[in-house]
Amino acid sequence: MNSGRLITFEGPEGAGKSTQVKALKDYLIKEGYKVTCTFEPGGGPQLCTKIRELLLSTEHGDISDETELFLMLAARAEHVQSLVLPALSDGDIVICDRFIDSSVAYQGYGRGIDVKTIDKMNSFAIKGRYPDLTIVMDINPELGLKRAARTGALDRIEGAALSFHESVRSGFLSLAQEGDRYFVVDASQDLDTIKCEIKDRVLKLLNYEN
Ligand code: Z5A
Repeated sequence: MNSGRLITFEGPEGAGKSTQVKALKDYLIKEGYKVTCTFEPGGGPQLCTKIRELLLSTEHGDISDETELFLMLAARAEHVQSLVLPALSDGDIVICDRFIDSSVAYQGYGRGIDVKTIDKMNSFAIKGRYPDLTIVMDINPELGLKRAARTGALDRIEGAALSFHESVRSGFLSLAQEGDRYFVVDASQDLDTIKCEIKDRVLKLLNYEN
């Protein structure tokens, strides 16, 4: 049984997802909720960590777009089955920093792989368990990359051309038009304003259900 709630954070590089994931987690725990916090690619067992290393390292040179997609999806299938679904069954609120929409935005809109194919692969990897709410943190890629550079050297995907990151951003914004599960936040605002907007939207999700 899937009694918990799945909240995902998405958006371009440096939007502030990790910062807001932590803030939301701290808030929900303080309010008495049971929370599992995780991320992709790489959350879950060691196999996922290893796949993340392969994906983001600049040491192996270029990898094909298709291989990149399969690796993302392999990490996702393992992560969902070993961590996300069990936590949801336990009734947790699972907060995941990046999930299925990143594959559509990066490998679909960014790399040019057919989006319908990615949708099918995503559905297969997550066993049909879609997020209940997806916070899309929207930011101009130039500003986002500047912020990301502050946290260390850019990885293989971060180092792609600005035009790639612009396509990724429009991918997220197009996805956000597709359904009620998306909530777009202007990530260029200050931390507290963003935190409040996210908190209000999450409480709406949780209160509708009580
Ligand atoms: N990827 C993919 O291609 N396909 C997929 O299916 C999946 C992922 C799942 C994972 O990288 C890469 O994999 C990612 C997408 C791709 N690559 N790219 N490019 P990651 O996990 O290493 O990194 P990330 O998820 O992209 O996180 P990030 O961009 O590095 O950062 P963030 O989580 O969005 O931001 P942050 O760490 O919270 O903040 C960054 C800095 O900005 C930090 O110094 C903060 O203090 C500062 N910050 C945050 N918010 C603000 C505000 N509001 N104002 C000012 N400064 C701020």
